[in-house]
Amino acid sequence: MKEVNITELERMFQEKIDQDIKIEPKDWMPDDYRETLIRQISQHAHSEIVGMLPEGNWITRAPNLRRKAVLLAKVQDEAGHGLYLYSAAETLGADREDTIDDLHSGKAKYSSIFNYPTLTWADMGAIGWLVDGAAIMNQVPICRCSYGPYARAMVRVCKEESFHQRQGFEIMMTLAKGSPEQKAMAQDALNRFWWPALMMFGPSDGESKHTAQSMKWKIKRSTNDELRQQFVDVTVPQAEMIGLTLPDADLSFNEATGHYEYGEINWAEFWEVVKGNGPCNKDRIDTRRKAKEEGQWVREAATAFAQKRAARKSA
Ligand code: BYC
Repeated sequence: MKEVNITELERMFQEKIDQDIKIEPKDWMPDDYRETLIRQISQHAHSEIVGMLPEGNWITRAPNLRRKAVLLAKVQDEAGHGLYLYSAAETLGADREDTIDDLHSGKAKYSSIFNYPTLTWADMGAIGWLVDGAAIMNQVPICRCSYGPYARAMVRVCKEESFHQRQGFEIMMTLAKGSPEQKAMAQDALNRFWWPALMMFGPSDGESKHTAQSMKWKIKRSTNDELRQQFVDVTVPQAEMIGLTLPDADLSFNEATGHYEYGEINWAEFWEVVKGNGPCNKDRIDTRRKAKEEGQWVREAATAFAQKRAARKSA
């Protein structure tokens, strides 16, 4: 009897999804839908927070006050995105502390891209242009995600990412038009970040274990390969416009399909980074763990203050 009820609930749930009716926190949902969302949203939150580190590394070394103010604002925006996303995961019953502990223990994933080092100022340009560019490509469809709180969080996130992408492109454009050394620095950053940016979209469709179900539930609205192709198609002309060369000898425009064809992604490298063996994985997690430890006194003081205030109010 119970089984029949669940099947019926699942049928009604899928009907709502098919009609583009948003699922809200108190609505019934299958356990797997909830788990998939908690997994994706918490990974997304961790990516925003860990994603602050490679750029945070350059705040003190920005080349002028304007660049410093912009970079500071961008890194703060990423913290805000992380907080919306942790809150969205909480609406599904996830415990924020547990989620963060999973990041610190190495159990939870975050975007592979943030395990690469930022070696020069041009990397701030490459990250804004390519990494935020890829993030927008991936996140705009999530504004139409079936889960209301995630979809709504993405609307604001995408507006801010769009500003981030432009500031990155502007840095690259300025360097590409600068001295030969500046142009070489921009080219080197592009060479190092191009392939990792393509990897951000995840494994190819044939290898992606979650895509089919996530598309059915409208958690994902496009496949990994579809989004990767869209990113390549918009980014290649931008590189040409600023006179930089993409590090892919196989890149060519296919007149028949209207798309750029690109070379083979190094999937062995991708999976190594995802497994924790990228150039900066250890450093990123150690930094986050240390930040939590060093912030312990702030959390304790804030809790003590809140408790004292509540006690005073009730007295
Ligand atoms: N890195 O079946 P698949 C930002 C994992 S932050 C690491 O295709 P799914 C920004 C995947 O989790 C941008 N792991 O999975 C911040 C899965 O493992 P599990 C972050 C990856 O979920 C600061 C397995 O591989 N954006 O914009 O259907 C500064 C199989 O993959 C990656 C988001 O998080 C990867 N690249 O699709 C600047 C967007 N790719 O969980 C910028 C939301 C795959 O089974 N997330 N894996 O152990 C998504 O759209 C999807 O989760 C993904 C993966 C497209 C990433």
